[in-house]
Amino acid sequence: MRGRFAAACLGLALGLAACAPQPGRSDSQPQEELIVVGMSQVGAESDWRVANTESMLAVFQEENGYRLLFEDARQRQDNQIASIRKFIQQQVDYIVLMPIQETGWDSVLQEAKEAKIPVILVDRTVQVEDEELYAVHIGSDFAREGQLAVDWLKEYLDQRRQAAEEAQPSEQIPSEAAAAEPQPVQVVHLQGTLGSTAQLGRTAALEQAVQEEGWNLLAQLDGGFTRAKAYEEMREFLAQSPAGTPIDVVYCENDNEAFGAIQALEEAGYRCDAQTGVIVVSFDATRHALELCLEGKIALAVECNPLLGPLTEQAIRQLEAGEPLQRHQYVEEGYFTPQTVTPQLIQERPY
Ligand code: GYE
Repeated sequence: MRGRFAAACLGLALGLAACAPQPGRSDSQPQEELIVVGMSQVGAESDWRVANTESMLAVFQEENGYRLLFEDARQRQDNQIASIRKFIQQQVDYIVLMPIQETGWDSVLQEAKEAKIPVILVDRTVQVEDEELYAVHIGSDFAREGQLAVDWLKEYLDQRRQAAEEAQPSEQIPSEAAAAEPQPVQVVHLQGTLGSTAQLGRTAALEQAVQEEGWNLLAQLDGGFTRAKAYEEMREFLAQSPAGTPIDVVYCENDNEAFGAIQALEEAGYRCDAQTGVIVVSFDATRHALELCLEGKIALAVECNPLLGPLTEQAIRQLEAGEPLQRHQYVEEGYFTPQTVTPQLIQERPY
């Protein structure tokens, strides 16, 4: 017995009202038995993030034996650090952290370690000198997601080029055809929150492909993982570019960026269409992105699974039982194209 809830209440008395008796609450679970989890979420920037929060809230319920102290960092690392310090003061049993960026965590995680509070990283990871500063990381393999996207893209661009060549009028004089140099693939890149694991992994794969394939990176824009920022950045880029600038690919590091980019492209007269227009690549594969994929406006939706609540809870159960944990746990993910997505799949999509 760690005096869990009682101890947390003491700290909470300083600021939060979470321990106040709740009228009508079922008392099936004695309060002292509840495991107290302090959770610092990045924010609510995207459909993915909202689904991730919902997955956590659904699992960390009193009826499952938990008292959850949830804090939204509103996209700021300093807010996350302040929350962690507060959780330490409140003597929570576990800290769950979705780190906004990879660096800058050593001191605060050291403080948690000294307080003997295990830290569970969810979604993104951190770069720290001592891996022992966190118990486990549960999330996606973002480098793999990026690799999956560029491998698909290379193959798709080849096929599209071949199809275009075959569609050339046969009366074209051979010497003319030979003289026409193939144009490099023109790419616009919308990045996610700079320094976050999701951005780093997805960007690395594209940058390598740009180098290896000789693609032309027209622009690298900071879309901040939000629709609004991506729309603004894309609109500004298009406004500054000569009219009719050819764009083959727009590589968006999440769905919400793709929604904003598509809007800006369409307003500027571009057609987002995998077969004959701009090839839009996106990550997450949330429901609305799959709808746009079915319409052909998103050519590739790489899946990123936000439903990490159950795995996080399982890790806590293992830690409670003193079982060893694998330090990095990655979830299975696939991808969708207009050929593979169906109305039924969209309907059944939980996020
Ligand atoms: O792809 C994006 C979000 O880190 C996996 O963050 C997460 C990313 C996700 O806001 O939509």
